[in-house]
Amino acid sequence: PQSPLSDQVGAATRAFLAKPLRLLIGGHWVDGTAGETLATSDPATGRVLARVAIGDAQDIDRAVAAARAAFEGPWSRLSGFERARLMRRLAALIEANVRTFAELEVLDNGMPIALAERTSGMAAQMWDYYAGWAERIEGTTTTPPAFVGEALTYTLREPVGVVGQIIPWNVPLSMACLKLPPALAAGCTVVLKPAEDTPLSALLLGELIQQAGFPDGVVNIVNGRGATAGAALVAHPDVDKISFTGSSDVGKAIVRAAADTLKKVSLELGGKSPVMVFGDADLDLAVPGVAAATFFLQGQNCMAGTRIFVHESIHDRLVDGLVAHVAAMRIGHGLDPATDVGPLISARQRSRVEAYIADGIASGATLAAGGEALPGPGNFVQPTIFTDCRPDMRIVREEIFGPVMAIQRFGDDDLDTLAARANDSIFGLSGSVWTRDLSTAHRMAGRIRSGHVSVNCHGAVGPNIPFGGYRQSGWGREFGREGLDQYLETKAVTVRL
Ligand code: TXE
Repeated sequence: PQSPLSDQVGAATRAFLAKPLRLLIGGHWVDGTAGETLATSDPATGRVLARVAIGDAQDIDRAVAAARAAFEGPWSRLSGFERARLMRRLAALIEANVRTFAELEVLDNGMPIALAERTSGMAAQMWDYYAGWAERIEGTTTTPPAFVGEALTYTLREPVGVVGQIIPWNVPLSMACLKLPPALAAGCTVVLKPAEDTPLSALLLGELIQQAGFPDGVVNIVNGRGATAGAALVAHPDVDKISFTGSSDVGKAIVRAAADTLKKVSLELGGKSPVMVFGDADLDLAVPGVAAATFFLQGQNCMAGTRIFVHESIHDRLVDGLVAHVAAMRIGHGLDPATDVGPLISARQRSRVEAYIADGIASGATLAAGGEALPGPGNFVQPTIFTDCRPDMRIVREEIFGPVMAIQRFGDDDLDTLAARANDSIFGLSGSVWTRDLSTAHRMAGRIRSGHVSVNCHGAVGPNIPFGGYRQSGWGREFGREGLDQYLETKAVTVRL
């Protein structure tokens, strides 16, 4: 079965979807032990794209054993320079296949094609960037206290070991390519578990990993359900670290489950990021910028800026601008280049978002735009704007992960009062400040309790920009040097001379 727009995808994408899609364990493509498969469908049409093999606890066992053998064997014998060479080769292969990756992302996830091409390009860049770090892992030297005698201490940076990486469906290839490169640069080996809703792009990545010449077992890819494959990976005694991106509830369950083995855990969870629009903001910039902050990826984005605070002097102009902006956004299939808004990932997600919209209306917010789900089969919801929101409303407090903006206004409050409102959230992932005043921009950026704050833009991330959460948005940082540190242990060696 193919999407109605399948004539718009290239031969490479069609050929990929026609192949058996299996698990990558120890360098071999294999079926799951139980022989189970899962259908994956196009969220814009509901049509089944392919069936993929899924794994259970036994397959996770096999994959962890393969990762352990690679960690102790061939992978440990390669220098950082050699790891970097493989990583750069893979970056080039991803670049050569960007169009195919982008088409698979659109079909499996629903995102607009231009965005899929951009994120696929950045996925390649991540491998290049961390290849550089693989060549630059180094320790320090110091002199120990006098009681040791004449001595020298140096530090070694060693890989954590076998890592389990569990990723969500919102930007599937980007997620795989923000987690794998720092782990491999550090010298770890990995079992990757993609999300049930988007199993495809990771499998193409697996093929290219093999083509690039990585030793067998360095990267193992086991599609499967969270409650079986995911939970087995988290509980596994021979996994040294879990890196997870996904919902806060599952993040908490992972922390509890990991306690038994005290494996290292890093988490990138939800957000409800504040967007502060001051009276002197450049509205030509702020209108499209604030719209993108909320509606990028249909709002299915952990850094989405969904709590808008706007100064009363420009409130109406901003709202009018946003309403006009969303009225011009085209809803459609992601393969159509004119599409601005694709479908949500699943019918379940659409129902969740519809329930939040109903809650917003019931709790007294004013619906300024959107508010409707389109009739099926696709999971489309209109970009939705609420004004007159209050801090106690669920649409203001909870992560919706859909195209829903909640606007509140402020007067001439001092920055501390305003910051208290911005920080009134269990989350702290992102945020943005829109103003022409440099002092306001920097003062506000300093006061927002989030891992990432943008000024006159929102959510500008990149391979070299550390990203992660304060409070319940997570543990640890990804990207940049700190992203590498997640996968390294420090060993101090003291030598008495
Ligand atoms: O996420 P889950 P869901 C938020 C967002 C969204 C909500 C639900 O608010 O509406 O979560 O999305 C695996 N042990 N985010 O249900 O379940 C699962 O198989 C181990 C924010 O899709 O967290 C998948 O691979 N793993 C977010 C991954 O966890 C388990 C991105 C994420 O799925 C598991 C996605 C378990 N017990 C959703 N249960 C972000 N921060 O970007 C599930 N998984």
